[in-house]
Amino acid sequence: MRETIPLQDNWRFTRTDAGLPAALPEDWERVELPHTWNNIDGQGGAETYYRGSCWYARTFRMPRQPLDGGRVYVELPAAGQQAAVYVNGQRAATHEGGYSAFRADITELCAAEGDNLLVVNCSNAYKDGVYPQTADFTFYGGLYRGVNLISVPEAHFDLDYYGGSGLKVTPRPVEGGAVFALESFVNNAEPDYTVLYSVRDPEGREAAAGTRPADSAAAELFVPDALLWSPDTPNLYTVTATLQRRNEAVDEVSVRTGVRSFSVDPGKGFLLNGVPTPLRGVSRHQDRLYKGNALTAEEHREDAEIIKELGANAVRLAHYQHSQDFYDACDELGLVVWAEIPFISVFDPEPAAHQNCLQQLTELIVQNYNHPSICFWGLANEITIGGMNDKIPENLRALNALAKRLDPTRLTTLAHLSNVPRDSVMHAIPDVIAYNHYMGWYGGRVEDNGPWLDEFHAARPDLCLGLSEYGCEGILTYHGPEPRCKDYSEEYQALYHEHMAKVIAERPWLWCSFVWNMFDFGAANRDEGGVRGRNNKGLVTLDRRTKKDAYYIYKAYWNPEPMVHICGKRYAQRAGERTVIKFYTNEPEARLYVNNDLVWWSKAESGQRVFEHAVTLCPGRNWITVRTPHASDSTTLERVEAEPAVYALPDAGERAKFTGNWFEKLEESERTEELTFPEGRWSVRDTFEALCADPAAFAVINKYMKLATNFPLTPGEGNWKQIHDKSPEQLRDRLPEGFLQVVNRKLNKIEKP
Ligand code: GCB
Repeated sequence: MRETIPLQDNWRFTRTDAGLPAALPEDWERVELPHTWNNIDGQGGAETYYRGSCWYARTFRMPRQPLDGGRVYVELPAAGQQAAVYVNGQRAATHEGGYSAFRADITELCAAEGDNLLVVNCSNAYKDGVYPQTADFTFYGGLYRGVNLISVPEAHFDLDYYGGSGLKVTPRPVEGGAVFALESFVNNAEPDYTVLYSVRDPEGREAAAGTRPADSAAAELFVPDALLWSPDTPNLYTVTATLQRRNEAVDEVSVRTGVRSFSVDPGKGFLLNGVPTPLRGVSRHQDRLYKGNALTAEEHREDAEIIKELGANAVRLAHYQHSQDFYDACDELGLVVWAEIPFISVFDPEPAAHQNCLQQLTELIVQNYNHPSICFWGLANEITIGGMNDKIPENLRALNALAKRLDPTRLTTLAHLSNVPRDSVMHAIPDVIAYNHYMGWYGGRVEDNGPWLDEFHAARPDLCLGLSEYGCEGILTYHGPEPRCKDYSEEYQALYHEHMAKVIAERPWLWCSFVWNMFDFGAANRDEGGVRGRNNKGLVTLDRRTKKDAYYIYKAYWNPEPMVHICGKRYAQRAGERTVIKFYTNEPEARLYVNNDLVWWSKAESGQRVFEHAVTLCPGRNWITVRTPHASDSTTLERVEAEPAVYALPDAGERAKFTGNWFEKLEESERTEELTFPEGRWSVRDTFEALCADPAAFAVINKYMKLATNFPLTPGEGNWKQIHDKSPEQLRDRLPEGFLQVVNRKLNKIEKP
């Protein structure tokens, strides 16, 4: 039978490009897997984060099968971002793409007796053609999902096809039960081998079983009265395929699956098992504070539980393939998944880049085919950020066709940049579409979201529309009575989400909505709100310790358990006699007390979740309590002369001027001012290449490109190939109004060297 041996401990590691060692390098650092070398510097703990080549080594004894010796595989569930695997000095495998599993048959490279040397060279250096190329998250390097040895007999379920399990299960509900279509792939079987399939129900009882010859192992089993899978009833069936010969079980694989049907309708939204079930959820990145992406199975599970506790029924696993532990947790807890590949932000027209996308999509689908939680394959995210061209739809069509060929049972989708037009040719490619919108943060007002969605829906009633991302930053230090866009306060984030939660609740035809993001995450290139290296749009902090106020608004909407949450507990010192108490509840009525005196009794209007009431504070400490029929919450606020200075982001005013809709705030004359091109001075007519070569001009263009596009200019990386020989003026269509005028004025002041 097969044996899987985790190789977790006794690794040696060097954060240098040391080269292939001939023997175990005793002087390298000792590490355990999962491991990343960017756990600190990838989250703002250092000026820059290390992106380069590193080496891991350890020894192992060759596992043997009792009779024939069998085959030995090494399995890497992920290696960030490019990897080469060596056994006893010989190359066994290479892999490009940091999020999917791969394996290599190393039988012939192993010595039967004594120690074997396993070496992995991992690199997270930028590489042309390997996705992601540029994106708003840290590209952690390392063996962050462990390494396994798998020992199998000569005849075994396949391990060579894109990291898959060798067993494909496709259940479909039918009258009286469900049909399980089963396919397994067996290598090296003799004619007298058979495959026995067994289906066990959620209680572990065998519900159906049947046998097929190993060389044509496709089968169908009928399971009477099968229980359906849904977020409320995540019933899982376990399917085991056993390779048998005479009275022996030679090899065995087990997977879990669920019976459900689903569809999306432009007017009705998402339907699960025939019931309209709007997907309301969050996005998730796979990292934690100072652990980077090297998470344990328990940490993945805990993340899924926090999402479930919120009351979400869906999760977008952005922007790449996540750990099997996480998909397993979604199967078990009942979270519908949008799974995707890191075809993001930068479109690279080179054939090699397209091949890399095809490979990553194949791996995503083959490795995750059996998870009932997954209903959608995401083909790309904001892929038109660098501008639209004919190649983009062509590549997306090929990806869509591949997804359909590998898995006709699921739907394909795309996450669009806000400015993708209603009549874009891209809308005809995937089954359903969705937009990332940041009105109320990067640009526009939060009130613009509802009308935008309604107008799109009215203009394109043929399209299934979803909201693939929306969100804004919230940092626990910042507070104030008048929250506004770009102040990074916990209060503005809550206000923004109050509005969005309502907009979404009122539009059940939106097939999906995903908050960006469930958790703060590492984004090494960022410097936002006084926090370097992070994206702070999480409803929960990167250390998973604190739920921001915005978390509770969704809990009030989505989790039916009675709750009440008083906001502003960190906004604990308040100036002035009067202050507004805000609380969220899903209960029909609430009583507000100040220092144990009832000051307000509110009854909810239908659908109301947000309540506000101004109260008078006594000098010093005040107990604020809210009681609802089944819940209560309480906090203490101090009335002070002046609110602490740390409540305000030092340069909030400056930021508000330049970010979000900063260009809208420019005077009309500033926006339309004629561009000038004085001799010997820089202007927006110079190429990015030339501007970036002069430190003074670079400082200007980099600052404003970052403000406008959210990405710094990184010569040589990302979309550099596409823009280096162009001028800002040539990219006019992709830049906000007023950008050229502001930047040109600054550049004109700098003399060319
Ligand atoms: C987006 C991207 C996501 C970013 C997010 C943001 O549209 O898809 O990767 O992290 O915006 O926070 O700016």
